[in-house]
Order: sequence, then C-alpha cells, then structure tokens
Amino acid sequence: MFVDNVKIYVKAGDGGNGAVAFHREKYVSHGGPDGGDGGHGGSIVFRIDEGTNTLLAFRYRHKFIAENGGNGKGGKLHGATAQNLFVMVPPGTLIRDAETGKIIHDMTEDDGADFVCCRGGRGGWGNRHFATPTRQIPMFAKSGTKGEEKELILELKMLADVGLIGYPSVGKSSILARISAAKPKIADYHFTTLSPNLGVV
Ligand SMILES: Nc1nc2c(ncn2[C@@H]2O[C@H](COP(=O)(O)OP(=O)(O)OP(=O)(O)O)[C@@H](O)[C@H]2O)c(=O)[nH]1
Ligand SMILES: [Mg+2]
Repeated sequence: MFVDNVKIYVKAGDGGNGAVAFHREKYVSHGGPDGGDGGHGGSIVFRIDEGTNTLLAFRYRHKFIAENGGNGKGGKLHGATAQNLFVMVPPGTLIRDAETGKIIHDMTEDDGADFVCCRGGRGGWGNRHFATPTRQIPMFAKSGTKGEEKELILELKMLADVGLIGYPSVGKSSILARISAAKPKIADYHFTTLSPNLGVV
C-alpha cells in the first residue's frame, strides 16, 4: 500500500485572562468588582475535504496554531472567544501521535465527522466572580488555561484511483513517465521498480 506521510505541529489557542477591575461611576462609592472573564481559545479541528486526495498541502504548511481567546475587561466585558482552526485533510487520513506512533484518529471512521484534536484553553474568570461578603475587593482574577499542543504524523491510506500492474519490463514505468510528471526509474532489466510510484494526471 502506498502511504503518504507528513509531520505537522498543532496548537490550540490559550484561554484569555480574567480581568481585575472595579466599577467606577460618579456618585457611586464602592462600585464593586466588575472584571470580565477571558474568552476561550480556538480548538484544532480536523475535517475531511472530499476534493483532495494527497497530503501535498502539508508540504508547505506544517504549523497550525489556533488563535487565543481575548482577555476580559472592566465593565463585565467578556473577552472574545477565538474561532476554531479547521485542518482540511483528504478522506482516508490517519492521525498519529508523533512521539508514540499511536493512531489517535482515523478520518474515515464515524462517517467522516469532524474530529477535535486539541481543545482550546478555557478563559479565566474575572475578579467579579471572587467577591464574597468578607472579601469585597478581590484583587485577583484567574488566568486562562493553555491550549493543548501536539506533534502529529498524518498518513494517507489508499491514494491512487488507478493502478498499473503488469509483467516485469512491459513498460509500466515508461507509460507513467509519459502521462504524468513522475520520474520512475526506467531500465531494460526486470524488477527495476521495487516500490510503487505515484503520478498525477
Ligand atoms: N520497444 C519498446 N520498448 C519499450 C516500450 N516501453 C518501454 N520500453 C523499454 O522497456 C524497458 C523496461 O521499461 P520499464 O518502463 O522500466 O518497464 P517496467 O514495466 O516499469 O519494468 P519493471 O519496473 O522492471 O517491472 C525499458 O528499457 C524501456 O525503454 C515500448 O513501447 N516499446
Ligand atoms: Mg518499472
């Protein structure tokens, strides 16, 4: 089986930090804490793109980093929640952990549903959540949590739509070299080609 193989780095966005702020208004004393929460970071989501059949796009782009959530602000303003980053892969892609080599997900399973690979960090709470009757001036807020990050290996199963099979030296490599830009070794002895060559027509 011909296997196409690329290594990529993915990182989900960090959650935004909660804010430390206090309500200010004319004639209102002791307005109270009103620091908003941080927004959630974007997740890394794998999605099948039926229109492609190679991992060629990943030759030029190996890093996929989702945006971070916005920080909270005073006046109970919530930080913006970041968009998820969609990584488009051809059907039949296996996602492996680069360190252990274990298969994390097979993109052909589950009817090709989206796969959330790295979850974005959660936004931290602003200081208004930490006010209690005995702690009326909370001078702290929570920071957002980090987004998950991973090194992955993408592997593509079943790549070719058409295969050339034939006796040794019948000219399989010659045909492939003519009709596509592939450059298989062509020579007048048997078993010149030992592993499959791929061409795009
Ligand atoms: N006369 C003639 N020779 C050909 C033709 N096509 C290929 N050849 C020659 O046949 C030899 C083998 O060609 P390949 O394309 O390497 O054949 P292959 O089927 O890939 O062979 P293996 O990889 O060894 O299985 C080469 O020397 C080619 O130049 C043809 O149509 N006519
Ligand atoms: Mg050959």
